[in-house]
Amino acid sequence: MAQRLTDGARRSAIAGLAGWSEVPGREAIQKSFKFRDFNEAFGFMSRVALVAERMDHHPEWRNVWNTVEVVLSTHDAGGLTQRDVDLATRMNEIAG
Ligand code: H2B
Repeated sequence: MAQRLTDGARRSAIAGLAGWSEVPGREAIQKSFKFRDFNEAFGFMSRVALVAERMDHHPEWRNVWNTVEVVLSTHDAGGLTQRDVDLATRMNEIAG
């Protein structure tokens, strides 16, 4: 099972992830992605869904029209792992 990142590793990983921040009171990271319209937001979610399924690592997310709010955490480990960092990196790449 993936290991939780140490405090230092977690902080430096988040510092390297544009737009991502810690969720207060929970070992998780969050980002709000904004797109031109629903079509682009849902296109992003569709592309991410394929990646997430391939990684067997899935986001908590919420879509309202052109916005996709994402929280990442590794449920099996009860905290943040490299798998969250990898998925966050892929999400940033997909969003462009
Ligand atoms: N996604 C996330 N975010 N955390 C997990 O611990 C996790 C997952 N575990 N997707 C996977 C699926 C696990 O439940 C399956 C059985 O591999």
